[in-house]
Amino acid sequence: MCGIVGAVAQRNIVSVLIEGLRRLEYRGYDSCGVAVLGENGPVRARSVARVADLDAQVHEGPLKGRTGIAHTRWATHGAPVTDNAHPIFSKDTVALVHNGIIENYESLREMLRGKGYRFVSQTDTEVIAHLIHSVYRGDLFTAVREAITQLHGAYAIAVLHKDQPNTVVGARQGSPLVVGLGDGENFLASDALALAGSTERFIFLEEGDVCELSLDGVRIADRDGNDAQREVRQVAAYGGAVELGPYRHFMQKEIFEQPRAITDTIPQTESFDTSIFGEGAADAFAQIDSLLILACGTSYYSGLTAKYWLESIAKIPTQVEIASEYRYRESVPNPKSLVVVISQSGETADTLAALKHAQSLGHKHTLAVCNVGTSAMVRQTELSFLTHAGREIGVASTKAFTTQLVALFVLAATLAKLRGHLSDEQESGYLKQLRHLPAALNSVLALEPQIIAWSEEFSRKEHALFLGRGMHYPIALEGALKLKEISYIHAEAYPAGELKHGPLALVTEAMPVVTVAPNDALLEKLKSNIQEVRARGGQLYVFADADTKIVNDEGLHVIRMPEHYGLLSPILHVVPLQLLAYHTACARGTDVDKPRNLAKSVTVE
Ligand code: HGA
Repeated sequence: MCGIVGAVAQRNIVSVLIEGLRRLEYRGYDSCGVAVLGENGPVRARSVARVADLDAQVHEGPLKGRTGIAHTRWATHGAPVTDNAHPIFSKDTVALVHNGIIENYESLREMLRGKGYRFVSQTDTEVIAHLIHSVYRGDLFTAVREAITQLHGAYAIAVLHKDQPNTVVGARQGSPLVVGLGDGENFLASDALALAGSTERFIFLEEGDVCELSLDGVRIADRDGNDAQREVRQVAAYGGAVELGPYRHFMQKEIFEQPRAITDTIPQTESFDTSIFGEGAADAFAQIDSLLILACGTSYYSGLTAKYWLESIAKIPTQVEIASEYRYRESVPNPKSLVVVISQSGETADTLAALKHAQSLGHKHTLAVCNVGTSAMVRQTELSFLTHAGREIGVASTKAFTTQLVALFVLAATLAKLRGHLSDEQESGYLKQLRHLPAALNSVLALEPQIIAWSEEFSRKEHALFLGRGMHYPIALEGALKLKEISYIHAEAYPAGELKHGPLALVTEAMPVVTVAPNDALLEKLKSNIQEVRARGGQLYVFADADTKIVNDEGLHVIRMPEHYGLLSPILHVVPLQLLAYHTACARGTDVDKPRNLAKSVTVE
């Protein structure tokens, strides 16, 4: 999603800004731009193509400057055309980049039109630039602080002004922004990752903060306008670009990285110890009587899978809710419920807002399952479990999902133990199974050639149905989501028992039905559902565990999974669905790592 980079230095900073945008490219964007302070005010270059195109433009230009801001845009208001690309200018005096949504932009636009401002873009962002211009009285920092009091919504901004060389002002409310500290130069970005190579010292701005970067320092004011001292953190882990290696796409690489990611995520403890979740987890877990899981997209499906584990192993009532729904509905808070938020980036706007909403309702105990240790979500929660998936570049999540599942299984087992529902034998059994998981995954990945053969067939379809039962129902949901996201084939998932209550009407030869068939207690029921599809001429594609006795037949295509994996089976069964979506998308020639209209790190509502 949108990325911001800003810099103040005594050297030409255009290459720093462009490199920063390059590092943020994986989040997805539809246009990009850069502005620097020239002798007569800000000058900019913008592109509706890739950052590489912007780079070529600034070299041809050439664009040079020591104070600058840059942006990758994922449009929310106004089409992805050059006029809407950031940096947005006001009267060739103020230049601004923005991440987020200004909800009251219409009334602000009317007010500013009344003052003579002319709007040249369809963005909500343009009101911020004009607003800052309208209140500027010689000090940009003060003007930004004054202007933001009129904004409703979410934003991270970086601004420069014609009359203030060596100054970039930033502000955040609901969208991430970090300051990078250099020697005689300072930076701003929506993610520390953007500044790898420039600095390893960062300040993670807090909600409501406004900062001013100059050559020799950074000044920060909190939401009340008081000078704020923020902790400087050393973040070295961001170095090095991620290489594609022998893979065609990052998504494929990330699918194949899952055994390693899971190995790194499994706790190195000999037991399911509360300390895995941080200091204070023992106390917090002892006080809770239920769980409320809040998440979006793929993370929501990991939460849905976890519900089956939490209720069956730990016997603890668990509710899973889509974050964007929870944050806006009236709910009945239970302060004894542990709120679990799940997000790869830890910056997902809806999940972060849902967490804060839960806290405002009196929820005391909170836990983040996240892949980024420095993220807003980890900082906002009492407890956390960090997955070690490593950087995920593909917009369609894969290794982040399976490592979240590992984290949530560990949570279920830890709570089961604490609540007296886990025998020593079960505990060592689960630990052993977790440790064997990477090897089991390798055998599933070896199925790739068989899945490629199926994907040819799938690539010619426009619809698909996914079926699963019990804890594999969320896996069917995830499989359908993957296929939609990257191949643009319409896919729906149902609990197999629901088939006859509606979706069976859709089944024809043209509608492939993908079925997840683990060898568990629901197998016989699932076999009946399979027959229901066959009886209607449907084409079934079944991922069946060994010993299920489901074999290839007319209208029935089977890929045999290497082994049944008990409670952890969802982690194995999702992998062939990822591969099926991936190879189907390749066969259709889509932009797999950057599917149309989608973005990574969804930092707007
Ligand atoms: N609302 C602004 C910025 C969008 C954004 O933050 N995307 O991630 C626009 O549409 O330009």
